[in-house]
Amino acid sequence: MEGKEATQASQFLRRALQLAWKGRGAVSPNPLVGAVLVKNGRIIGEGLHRNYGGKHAEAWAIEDALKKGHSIEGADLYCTLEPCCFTGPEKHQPPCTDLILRNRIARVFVCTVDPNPRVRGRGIQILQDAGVEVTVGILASEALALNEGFFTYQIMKRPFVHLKIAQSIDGRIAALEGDSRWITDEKARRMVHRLRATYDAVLVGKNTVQLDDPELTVRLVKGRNPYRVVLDTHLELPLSSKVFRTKDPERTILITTTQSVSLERSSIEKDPLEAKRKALEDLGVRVLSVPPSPTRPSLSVVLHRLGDLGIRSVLVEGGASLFTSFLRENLFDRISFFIAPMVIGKGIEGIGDLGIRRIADHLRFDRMSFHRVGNQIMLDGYRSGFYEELYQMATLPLLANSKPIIANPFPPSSGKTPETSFTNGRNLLPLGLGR
Ligand code: AOF
Ligand code: ZN
Repeated sequence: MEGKEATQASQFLRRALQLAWKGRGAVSPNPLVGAVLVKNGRIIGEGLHRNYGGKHAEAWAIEDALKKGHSIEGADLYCTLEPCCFTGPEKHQPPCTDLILRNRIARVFVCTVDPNPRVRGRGIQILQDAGVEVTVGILASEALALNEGFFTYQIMKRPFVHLKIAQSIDGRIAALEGDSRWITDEKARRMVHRLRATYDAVLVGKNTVQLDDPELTVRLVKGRNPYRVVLDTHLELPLSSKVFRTKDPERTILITTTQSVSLERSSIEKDPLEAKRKALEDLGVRVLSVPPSPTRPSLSVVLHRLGDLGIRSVLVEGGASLFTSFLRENLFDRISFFIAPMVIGKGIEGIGDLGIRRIADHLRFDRMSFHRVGNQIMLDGYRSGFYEELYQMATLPLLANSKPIIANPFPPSSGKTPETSFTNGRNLLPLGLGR
Protein backbone atom coordinates (compact mmCIF):
# COMPACT_ATOMS: atom_id res chain seq x y z
CA MET A 1 0.00 0.00 0.00
CA GLU A 2 1.39 3.36 -1.02
CA GLY A 3 0.82 7.08 -1.36
CA LYS A 4 -2.60 8.57 -0.75
CA GLU A 5 -4.17 5.33 0.46
CA ALA A 6 -1.45 4.76 3.07
CA THR A 7 -1.75 8.36 4.29
CA GLN A 8 -5.52 8.01 4.63
CA ALA A 9 -5.17 4.70 6.43
CA SER A 10 -2.73 6.27 8.93
CA GLN A 11 -5.13 9.15 9.52
CA PHE A 12 -8.03 6.85 10.36
CA LEU A 13 -5.85 4.61 12.52
CA ARG A 14 -4.47 7.65 14.34
CA ARG A 15 -8.06 8.60 15.15
CA ALA A 16 -8.68 5.02 16.35
CA LEU A 17 -5.58 5.25 18.59
CA GLN A 18 -6.87 8.51 20.08
CA LEU A 19 -10.22 6.88 20.80
CA ALA A 20 -8.50 3.86 22.39
CA TRP A 21 -6.51 6.13 24.73
CA LYS A 22 -9.75 7.41 26.28
CA GLY A 23 -10.22 4.01 27.92
CA ARG A 24 -6.99 4.31 29.94
CA GLY A 25 -7.29 3.29 33.54
CA ALA A 26 -10.57 1.46 32.88
CA VAL A 27 -9.88 -1.58 30.69
CA SER A 28 -6.84 -3.38 32.09
CA PRO A 29 -6.12 -6.33 32.10
CA ASN A 30 -7.70 -5.95 28.65
CA PRO A 31 -5.96 -3.80 26.02
CA LEU A 32 -6.93 -0.28 25.00
CA VAL A 33 -8.62 -0.64 21.61
CA GLY A 34 -10.16 1.92 19.25
CA ALA A 35 -12.05 1.41 15.98
CA VAL A 36 -13.30 3.60 13.15
CA LEU A 37 -15.68 2.59 10.32
CA VAL A 38 -15.21 4.36 7.01
CA LYS A 39 -17.29 4.51 3.84
CA ASN A 40 -16.54 6.60 0.76
CA GLY A 41 -13.62 8.22 2.57
CA ARG A 42 -15.80 9.41 5.47
CA ILE A 43 -16.01 8.20 9.07
CA ILE A 44 -19.47 6.69 9.67
CA GLY A 45 -18.92 5.17 13.11
CA GLU A 46 -16.45 5.27 16.00
CA GLY A 47 -15.88 3.12 19.05
CA LEU A 48 -13.53 2.20 21.83
CA HIS A 49 -13.21 -0.49 24.47
CA ARG A 50 -14.53 1.48 27.46
CA ASN A 51 -14.41 -0.85 30.42
CA TYR A 52 -13.05 -4.24 31.40
CA GLY A 53 -15.49 -6.96 30.40
CA GLY A 54 -17.50 -4.49 28.30
CA LYS A 55 -18.26 -4.34 24.61
CA HIS A 56 -15.32 -4.35 22.20
CA ALA A 57 -14.29 -1.33 20.12
CA GLU A 58 -15.47 -2.89 16.86
CA ALA A 59 -18.95 -3.55 18.27
CA TRP A 60 -19.25 0.05 19.51
CA ALA A 61 -18.18 1.43 16.11
CA ILE A 62 -20.76 -0.72 14.30
CA GLU A 63 -23.47 0.27 16.76
CA ASP A 64 -22.55 3.94 16.33
CA ALA A 65 -22.79 3.74 12.53
CA LEU A 66 -26.14 1.91 12.65
CA LYS A 67 -27.52 4.44 15.13
CA LYS A 68 -26.60 7.21 12.71
CA GLY A 69 -28.50 5.39 9.94
CA HIS A 70 -25.54 4.19 7.86
CA SER A 71 -25.37 0.86 6.08
CA ILE A 72 -22.19 -1.00 6.98
CA GLU A 73 -21.97 -3.44 4.08
CA GLY A 74 -18.80 -2.79 2.08
CA ALA A 75 -17.32 -0.41 4.70
CA ASP A 76 -13.68 -0.37 5.84
CA LEU A 77 -12.83 -1.04 9.48
CA TYR A 78 -9.77 0.61 11.01
CA CYS A 79 -8.91 -1.03 14.33
CA THR A 80 -5.87 -0.55 16.56
CA LEU A 81 -5.75 -4.29 17.37
CA GLU A 82 -6.45 -7.49 15.46
CA PRO A 83 -10.09 -8.48 16.04
CA CYS A 84 -10.64 -11.26 18.56
CA CYS A 85 -11.82 -14.65 17.30
CA PHE A 86 -12.49 -16.95 20.24
CA THR A 87 -14.95 -17.82 22.97
CA GLY A 88 -14.33 -19.44 26.32
CA PRO A 89 -15.34 -19.50 29.97
CA GLU A 90 -13.34 -16.35 30.78
CA LYS A 91 -14.29 -14.49 27.60
CA HIS A 92 -16.88 -11.75 28.14
CA GLN A 93 -17.67 -10.71 24.56
CA PRO A 94 -18.48 -12.63 21.36
CA PRO A 95 -15.74 -12.88 18.71
CA CYS A 96 -15.36 -9.67 16.70
CA THR A 97 -14.43 -11.66 13.59
CA ASP A 98 -18.05 -13.00 13.51
CA LEU A 99 -19.39 -9.48 13.82
CA ILE A 100 -17.20 -8.23 10.97
CA LEU A 101 -18.23 -11.06 8.66
CA ARG A 102 -21.92 -10.81 9.57
CA ASN A 103 -21.91 -7.10 8.74
CA ARG A 104 -20.11 -7.73 5.43
CA ILE A 105 -17.24 -5.36 6.11
CA ALA A 106 -15.00 -5.28 3.02
CA ARG A 107 -11.57 -4.37 4.27
CA VAL A 108 -9.89 -4.34 7.70
CA PHE A 109 -6.81 -2.30 8.66
CA VAL A 110 -5.11 -3.12 11.97
CA CYS A 111 -2.01 -1.65 13.61
CA THR A 112 -0.89 -4.90 15.22
CA VAL A 113 -1.67 -8.54 15.84
CA ASP A 114 -3.39 -9.36 19.15
CA PRO A 115 -0.56 -11.06 21.13
CA ASN A 116 -3.08 -13.05 23.18
CA PRO A 117 -2.09 -16.70 22.44
CA ARG A 118 -5.78 -17.44 21.69
CA VAL A 119 -5.65 -14.90 18.82
CA ARG A 120 -2.07 -14.23 17.49
CA GLY A 121 -2.94 -13.94 13.82
CA ARG A 122 -5.91 -16.34 13.84
CA GLY A 123 -8.35 -13.42 13.73
CA ILE A 124 -6.59 -12.07 10.63
CA GLN A 125 -6.52 -15.54 9.07
CA ILE A 126 -10.26 -16.09 9.62
CA LEU A 127 -11.05 -12.74 7.96
CA GLN A 128 -8.71 -13.38 5.02
CA ASP A 129 -10.11 -16.90 4.49
CA ALA A 130 -13.58 -15.34 4.25
CA GLY A 131 -12.40 -12.94 1.55
CA VAL A 132 -11.86 -9.81 3.68
CA GLU A 133 -8.78 -7.82 2.68
CA VAL A 134 -6.60 -7.27 5.79
CA THR A 135 -3.67 -4.87 6.15
CA VAL A 136 -1.43 -5.13 9.23
CA GLY A 137 1.36 -2.92 10.57
CA ILE A 138 0.32 0.72 10.04
CA LEU A 139 1.29 2.80 13.13
CA ALA A 140 2.36 -0.42 14.83
CA SER A 141 4.89 1.28 17.10
CA GLU A 142 2.26 3.78 18.30
CA ALA A 143 -0.13 0.93 18.98
CA LEU A 144 2.54 -0.90 20.97
CA ALA A 145 3.25 2.23 23.01
CA LEU A 146 -0.45 2.35 23.85
CA ASN A 147 -0.52 -1.19 25.25
CA GLU A 148 2.97 -1.91 26.57
CA GLY A 149 1.51 -3.67 29.60
CA PHE A 150 -0.89 -5.91 27.66
CA PHE A 151 1.78 -6.89 25.09
CA THR A 152 4.46 -7.55 27.70
CA TYR A 153 2.14 -9.74 29.74
CA GLN A 154 0.87 -11.74 26.77
CA ILE A 155 4.40 -12.36 25.49
CA MET A 156 6.50 -12.58 28.67
CA LYS A 157 3.84 -13.62 31.19
CA ARG A 158 4.80 -10.84 33.59
CA PRO A 159 3.74 -7.18 33.87
CA PHE A 160 5.60 -4.37 32.08
CA VAL A 161 8.12 -2.81 34.50
CA HIS A 162 8.98 0.90 34.32
CA LEU A 163 11.65 2.23 36.70
CA LYS A 164 11.23 5.93 37.56
CA ILE A 165 14.19 7.60 39.24
CA ALA A 166 14.11 11.22 40.48
CA GLN A 167 17.69 12.30 41.08
CA SER A 168 20.19 15.13 41.32
CA ILE A 169 22.71 15.78 38.53
CA ASP A 170 25.22 13.69 40.48
CA GLY A 171 22.89 10.71 40.65
CA ARG A 172 21.64 11.03 44.24
CA ILE A 173 18.05 10.15 45.08
CA ALA A 174 18.31 11.38 48.68
CA ALA A 175 20.63 13.23 51.05
CA LEU A 176 22.72 11.32 53.58
CA GLU A 177 20.01 11.49 56.22
CA GLY A 178 17.69 9.80 53.73
CA ASP A 179 15.62 12.89 52.97
CA SER A 180 14.47 13.15 49.34
CA ARG A 181 11.76 15.84 49.55
CA TRP A 182 11.89 17.47 47.13
CA ILE A 183 14.50 16.79 44.50
CA THR A 184 12.19 17.36 41.54
CA ASP A 185 9.73 20.23 41.17
CA GLU A 186 5.93 20.32 40.98
CA LYS A 187 5.89 19.97 37.17
CA ALA A 188 7.90 16.75 37.30
CA ARG A 189 5.70 15.46 40.11
CA ARG A 190 2.60 16.23 38.08
CA MET A 191 4.07 14.20 35.22
CA VAL A 192 4.63 11.32 37.64
CA HIS A 193 1.00 11.50 38.77
CA ARG A 194 -0.03 11.42 35.11
CA LEU A 195 2.06 8.29 34.66
CA ARG A 196 0.58 6.74 37.82
CA ALA A 197 -2.91 7.21 36.41
CA THR A 198 -2.00 5.07 33.38
CA TYR A 199 -0.19 2.29 35.29
CA ASP A 200 -1.96 -0.60 36.98
CA ALA A 201 0.39 -0.46 39.99
CA VAL A 202 3.14 1.59 41.60
CA LEU A 203 5.74 -0.31 43.60
CA VAL A 204 8.11 0.87 46.33
CA GLY A 205 10.37 -0.67 48.95
CA LYS A 206 10.16 -0.41 52.73
CA ASN A 207 12.85 2.29 53.03
CA THR A 208 10.98 4.64 50.70
CA VAL A 209 7.82 4.38 52.81
CA GLN A 210 9.83 4.80 56.00
CA LEU A 211 11.71 7.88 54.78
CA ASP A 212 9.17 9.67 52.57
CA ASP A 213 5.84 8.32 53.81
CA PRO A 214 4.31 8.74 50.33
CA GLU A 215 0.61 8.28 49.55
CA LEU A 216 1.32 6.94 46.04
CA THR A 217 -2.05 8.19 44.81
CA VAL A 218 -3.03 10.39 41.85
CA ARG A 219 -3.67 13.89 43.21
CA LEU A 220 -2.02 16.50 41.00
CA VAL A 221 -3.97 15.45 37.88
CA LYS A 222 -7.32 13.81 37.21
CA GLY A 223 -7.20 10.02 37.05
CA ARG A 224 -7.74 6.84 38.98
CA ASN A 225 -5.39 5.48 41.64
CA PRO A 226 -3.17 2.54 40.70
CA TYR A 227 -2.62 -0.35 43.07
CA ARG A 228 0.08 0.57 45.61
CA VAL A 229 2.52 -2.30 46.15
CA VAL A 230 4.95 -2.15 49.07
CA LEU A 231 7.77 -4.65 49.62
CA ASP A 232 8.33 -5.05 53.35
CA THR A 233 10.21 -8.33 53.93
CA HIS A 234 9.60 -8.57 57.68
CA LEU A 235 6.43 -6.49 58.09
CA GLU A 236 8.36 -3.67 59.76
CA LEU A 237 6.43 -0.64 58.51
CA PRO A 238 4.26 1.21 61.03
CA LEU A 239 0.51 0.88 60.64
CA SER A 240 0.31 4.67 60.60
CA SER A 241 2.08 4.85 57.18
CA LYS A 242 0.00 6.83 54.68
CA VAL A 243 -0.06 3.98 52.12
CA PHE A 244 -2.11 1.94 54.60
CA ARG A 245 -4.46 4.82 55.36
CA THR A 246 -5.76 5.83 51.94
CA LYS A 247 -9.43 6.05 51.00
CA ASP A 248 -9.13 2.82 49.00
CA PRO A 249 -7.01 0.52 51.22
CA GLU A 250 -8.02 -2.52 49.17
CA ARG A 251 -5.72 -1.13 46.47
CA THR A 252 -2.69 -1.40 48.77
CA ILE A 253 -0.80 -4.70 48.54
CA LEU A 254 1.90 -5.51 51.06
CA ILE A 255 4.47 -8.10 50.04
CA THR A 256 6.33 -9.96 52.76
CA THR A 257 8.33 -13.17 53.06
CA THR A 258 6.73 -14.17 56.32
CA GLN A 259 4.40 -17.11 55.91
CA SER A 260 0.89 -16.90 57.20
CA VAL A 261 0.09 -19.72 59.61
CA SER A 262 -3.42 -20.36 60.75
CA LEU A 263 -3.28 -19.82 64.45
CA GLU A 264 -5.79 -19.71 67.22
CA ARG A 265 -6.79 -16.21 68.28
CA SER A 266 -4.71 -16.55 71.46
CA SER A 267 -1.56 -17.47 69.50
CA ILE A 268 -2.05 -14.54 67.09
CA GLU A 269 -1.83 -12.25 70.04
CA LYS A 270 1.44 -13.89 71.07
CA ASP A 271 3.00 -13.84 67.58
CA PRO A 272 3.86 -10.22 66.71
CA LEU A 273 4.16 -10.86 62.97
CA GLU A 274 0.77 -12.56 62.79
CA ALA A 275 -0.73 -9.74 64.83
CA LYS A 276 0.77 -7.20 62.43
CA ARG A 277 -0.56 -9.06 59.41
CA LYS A 278 -3.99 -9.23 61.01
CA ALA A 279 -3.92 -5.51 61.83
CA LEU A 280 -3.00 -4.67 58.22
CA GLU A 281 -5.77 -6.87 56.89
CA ASP A 282 -8.19 -5.19 59.29
CA LEU A 283 -7.25 -1.88 57.65
CA GLY A 284 -8.25 -3.42 54.31
CA VAL A 285 -4.70 -3.98 53.05
CA ARG A 286 -3.96 -7.15 51.07
CA VAL A 287 -0.94 -9.04 52.45
CA LEU A 288 0.86 -11.46 50.14
CA SER A 289 3.61 -13.88 51.17
CA VAL A 290 6.30 -14.49 48.59
CA PRO A 291 9.30 -16.83 49.02
CA PRO A 292 12.62 -15.08 49.70
CA SER A 293 15.46 -15.00 47.14
CA PRO A 294 17.85 -15.12 48.92
CA THR A 295 16.54 -12.89 51.74
CA ARG A 296 14.09 -10.46 50.10
CA PRO A 297 10.91 -11.40 48.23
CA SER A 298 11.84 -12.88 44.85
CA LEU A 299 11.07 -10.17 42.27
CA SER A 300 10.10 -12.60 39.55
CA VAL A 301 7.60 -14.25 41.91
CA VAL A 302 6.31 -10.81 42.98
CA LEU A 303 5.71 -9.89 39.33
CA HIS A 304 3.93 -13.19 38.70
CA ARG A 305 1.69 -12.72 41.71
CA LEU A 306 0.83 -9.20 40.57
CA GLY A 307 0.07 -10.56 37.11
CA ASP A 308 -2.34 -13.07 38.69
CA LEU A 309 -4.21 -10.10 40.17
CA GLY A 310 -4.71 -8.62 36.69
CA ILE A 311 -1.84 -6.11 36.98
CA ARG A 312 -0.24 -5.60 33.56
CA SER A 313 2.06 -2.62 34.22
CA VAL A 314 4.12 -1.53 37.23
CA LEU A 315 5.80 1.83 37.88
CA VAL A 316 8.71 1.29 40.30
CA GLU A 317 9.25 4.50 42.29
CA GLY A 318 12.10 3.54 44.62
CA GLY A 319 14.27 3.15 46.39
CA ALA A 320 17.83 2.40 45.45
CA SER A 321 17.85 -1.25 46.44
CA LEU A 322 14.76 -2.00 44.32
CA PHE A 323 16.12 -0.10 41.30
CA THR A 324 19.37 -2.03 41.66
CA SER A 325 17.65 -5.42 41.98
CA PHE A 326 15.34 -4.90 39.00
CA LEU A 327 18.30 -3.78 36.85
CA ARG A 328 20.57 -6.57 38.08
CA GLU A 329 17.96 -9.20 37.35
CA ASN A 330 17.11 -7.63 33.99
CA LEU A 331 13.48 -7.50 35.15
CA PHE A 332 12.62 -4.12 33.68
CA ASP A 333 11.43 -2.80 30.33
CA ARG A 334 11.56 0.99 30.53
CA ILE A 335 13.56 3.44 32.64
CA SER A 336 13.04 7.18 33.19
CA PHE A 337 15.45 9.51 34.97
CA PHE A 338 14.09 12.87 36.12
CA ILE A 339 17.31 14.86 36.57
CA ALA A 340 16.94 17.97 38.72
CA PRO A 341 19.32 20.94 38.47
CA MET A 342 21.00 20.31 41.82
CA VAL A 343 24.13 18.68 43.16
CA ILE A 344 24.05 16.91 46.53
CA GLY A 345 27.51 15.39 46.79
CA LYS A 346 27.75 12.59 49.31
CA GLY A 347 24.27 11.15 49.52
CA ILE A 348 22.25 8.09 48.55
CA GLU A 349 22.95 6.86 45.04
CA GLY A 350 19.95 5.83 42.92
CA ILE A 351 21.57 2.72 41.50
CA GLY A 352 24.02 0.53 43.41
CA ASP A 353 26.30 -2.31 42.36
CA LEU A 354 25.15 -4.00 39.16
CA GLY A 355 28.14 -6.33 39.05
CA ILE A 356 29.64 -4.32 36.18
CA ARG A 357 33.42 -4.05 36.47
CA ARG A 358 34.49 -2.61 33.10
CA ILE A 359 33.01 0.24 31.04
CA ALA A 360 32.66 -2.15 28.12
CA ASP A 361 30.09 -4.12 30.15
CA HIS A 362 27.87 -1.10 30.85
CA LEU A 363 24.10 -1.32 30.72
CA ARG A 364 22.73 0.43 27.64
CA PHE A 365 19.18 1.43 26.80
CA ASP A 366 17.37 1.53 23.46
CA ARG A 367 15.07 4.17 21.98
CA MET A 368 16.42 6.91 24.23
CA SER A 369 14.51 10.17 24.26
CA PHE A 370 15.16 13.39 26.16
CA HIS A 371 12.41 15.65 27.43
CA ARG A 372 12.24 18.93 29.22
CA VAL A 373 9.76 18.72 32.10
CA GLY A 374 9.69 21.93 34.16
CA ASN A 375 13.23 22.41 35.42
CA GLN A 376 14.14 18.77 34.90
CA ILE A 377 15.65 16.87 32.05
CA MET A 378 13.86 13.62 31.66
CA LEU A 379 15.85 10.81 30.10
CA ASP A 380 13.74 7.93 28.93
CA GLY A 381 14.78 4.59 27.46
CA TYR A 382 13.91 0.93 27.03
CA ARG A 383 15.65 -2.33 27.81
CA SER A 384 17.83 -3.30 24.89
CA GLY A 385 15.86 -5.35 22.37
CA PHE A 386 12.56 -4.94 24.21
CA TYR A 387 10.69 -3.14 21.44
CA GLU A 388 12.03 -5.40 18.71
CA GLU A 389 10.69 -8.40 20.63
CA LEU A 390 7.26 -6.80 20.94
CA TYR A 391 7.31 -5.63 17.35
CA GLN A 392 8.10 -9.07 15.95
CA MET A 393 5.15 -10.54 17.79
CA ALA A 394 2.89 -7.63 16.87
CA THR A 395 3.52 -8.03 13.16
CA LEU A 396 3.73 -11.82 13.07
CA PRO A 397 1.74 -12.37 9.84
CA LEU A 398 4.03 -9.97 7.99
CA LEU A 399 6.90 -12.39 8.40
CA ALA A 400 5.05 -15.21 6.65
CA ASN A 401 2.95 -13.05 4.35
CA SER A 402 4.67 -11.80 1.22
CA LYS A 403 2.15 -8.98 0.74
CA PRO A 404 4.00 -5.63 0.78
CA ILE A 405 3.28 -3.76 3.94
CA ILE A 406 4.17 -0.54 5.74
CA ALA A 407 7.89 -0.22 6.51
CA ASN A 408 9.08 -1.60 9.83
CA PRO A 409 10.09 1.29 12.09
CA PHE A 410 12.09 -1.10 14.26
CA PRO A 411 14.30 -3.17 11.99
CA PRO A 412 15.72 -6.10 13.98
CA SER A 413 18.73 -4.85 15.95
CA SER A 414 21.14 -3.39 13.45
CA GLY A 415 23.74 -2.42 16.03
CA LYS A 416 23.31 1.22 15.04
CA THR A 417 23.30 4.03 17.60
CA PRO A 418 19.84 4.02 19.17
CA GLU A 419 17.43 6.62 17.89
CA THR A 420 17.37 9.74 20.08
CA SER A 421 15.09 12.71 20.24
CA PHE A 422 14.64 15.84 22.35
CA THR A 423 11.15 17.08 23.13
CA ASN A 424 9.21 19.35 25.41
CA GLY A 425 7.88 16.34 27.30
CA ARG A 426 4.74 15.90 25.20
CA ASN A 427 5.41 12.38 24.03
CA LEU A 428 6.15 10.88 27.40
CA LEU A 429 2.78 9.23 27.12
CA PRO A 430 1.51 7.65 23.91
CA LEU A 431 0.36 9.94 21.10
CA GLY A 432 1.84 13.06 22.67
CA LEU A 433 -1.04 13.18 25.12
CA GLY A 434 1.33 13.69 28.01
CA ARG A 435 0.16 17.18 28.93
C1 AOF B 1 -11.00 -6.87 20.23
N1 AOF B 1 -11.55 -5.66 20.51
O1 AOF B 1 -11.99 -3.99 21.92
C2 AOF B 1 -10.72 -5.79 22.71
C3 AOF B 1 -10.11 -7.04 22.39
O2 AOF B 1 -13.20 -11.02 27.70
P1 AOF B 1 -13.31 -10.27 26.42
O3 AOF B 1 -14.39 -10.81 25.54
O4 AOF B 1 -13.43 -8.79 26.61
O5 AOF B 1 -11.98 -10.57 25.58
C4 AOF B 1 -10.73 -10.09 26.01
C5 AOF B 1 -9.69 -10.42 24.99
O6 AOF B 1 -10.09 -9.90 23.72
C6 AOF B 1 -8.37 -9.76 25.32
O7 AOF B 1 -7.51 -10.60 26.04
C7 AOF B 1 -7.81 -9.46 23.95
O8 AOF B 1 -7.20 -10.59 23.39
C8 AOF B 1 -9.06 -9.15 23.14
N2 AOF B 1 -9.39 -7.72 23.30
N3 AOF B 1 -10.26 -7.51 21.14
O9 AOF B 1 -11.18 -7.38 19.12
C9 AOF B 1 -11.45 -5.09 21.71
N4 AOF B 1 -10.63 -5.28 23.96
ZN1 ZN C 1 -13.29 -8.48 20.05
